[in-house]
Amino acid sequence: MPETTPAYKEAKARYAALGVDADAALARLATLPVSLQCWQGDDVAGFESKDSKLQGGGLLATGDYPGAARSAQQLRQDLETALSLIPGKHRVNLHAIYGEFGGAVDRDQIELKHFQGWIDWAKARGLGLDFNPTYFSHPKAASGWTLSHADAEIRAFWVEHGKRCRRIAAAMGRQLGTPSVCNVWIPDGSKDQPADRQAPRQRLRASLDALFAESFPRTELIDTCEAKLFGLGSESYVTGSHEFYLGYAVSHGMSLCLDSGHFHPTELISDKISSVAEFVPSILLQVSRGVRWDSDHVVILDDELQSIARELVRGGLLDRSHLGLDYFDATLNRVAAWVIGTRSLQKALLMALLEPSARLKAFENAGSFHERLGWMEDLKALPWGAVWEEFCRVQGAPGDFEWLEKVRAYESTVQSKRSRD
Ligand code: RNT
Repeated sequence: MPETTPAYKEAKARYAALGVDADAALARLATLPVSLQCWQGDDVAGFESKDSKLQGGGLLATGDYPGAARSAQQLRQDLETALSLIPGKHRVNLHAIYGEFGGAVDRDQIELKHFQGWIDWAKARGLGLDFNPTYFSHPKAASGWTLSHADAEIRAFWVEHGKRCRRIAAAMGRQLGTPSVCNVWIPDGSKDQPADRQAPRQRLRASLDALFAESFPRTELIDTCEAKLFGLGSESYVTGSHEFYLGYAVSHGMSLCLDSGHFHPTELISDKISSVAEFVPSILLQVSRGVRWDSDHVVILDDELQSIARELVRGGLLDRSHLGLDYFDATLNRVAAWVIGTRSLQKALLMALLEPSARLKAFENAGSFHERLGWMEDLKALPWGAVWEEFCRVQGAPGDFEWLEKVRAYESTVQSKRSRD
């Protein structure tokens, strides 16, 4: 490994002058895994059947860039490539439609054996796995209703799916020695004004009670649920709203998922973190980027990403947070999409870890708001980029720009050779 660069030495001295230990920030960043959403690799298609296409659920991966993974083997190869271009140790987040089924297996029939290949793969590479029941792309979800469906049989089908997913996730956690975060998101909602907003929520509550009845140690499984304000086809009403799941999580001592694309565009999850953290054991951050709506664009180092990271660091919440990504863009190289989003999140975390937050809070407590604001502005020009390059170097990952060359090579030798169907 080459020697520490003069740029890092200089940056370290600049931070030290402000009372910030850059080496400590790097060491902390190395302990923060990000869960890469497997569904970015194949446009949320999954492996249930050869022609499985996204149907309903309000999820839409737009674009037709060549090279999407079309098998578990290809998806794993793509993930391995992405992970080799991202500094640090990470996790992979699977949906239930990504099992290796070897034939038609309905959602209420899935078992651990369908995911053992993923677990063995993760174990060999020291990765953690997270999991999600899949409540979309299925005939029994085509109406747009699942756990809150008016038909008890359909609800029972989806409850069974959720129960099986929790068992599979707990086994993943047990086998890998790191708890699996199992996140429940359902698309249920109504395009137009409902006549009854209450009954679906009462049904959802009962379904969740049944789904979560079996208990597992938190060392194996961490349950979360994810709210949404609206979706395609559920513009007027979503059963699982923020208030609903916040209430459910708080009353059950459960963890909560906050997706940065799931609120009104002017409503930011960075302002919700410190509130919900008072009442739930941990928070799953599904970091996404909505553009005008919940469009699931690739995460970039924008203001909100930096605010989210700062909230976690300033609030001492990193140990109670699960960092994950959620986007799916089919207009660009899908390996690059993972790399861009993960590295951006890591950069945001690094910037937050390099912040002299005690100093800022002291200005605030002393009522010296011009100093608080002045420092916040001046901090923006500090050489955090040199610290980031040091992180990549120490972790044996390519630096900025360099990783793109590796994506280009992988695309020409592997992805471009794949058939498009
Ligand atoms: C949808 C939710 C959900 C999905 C994934 C595929 O709005 O964000 O988490 O994106 O489960």
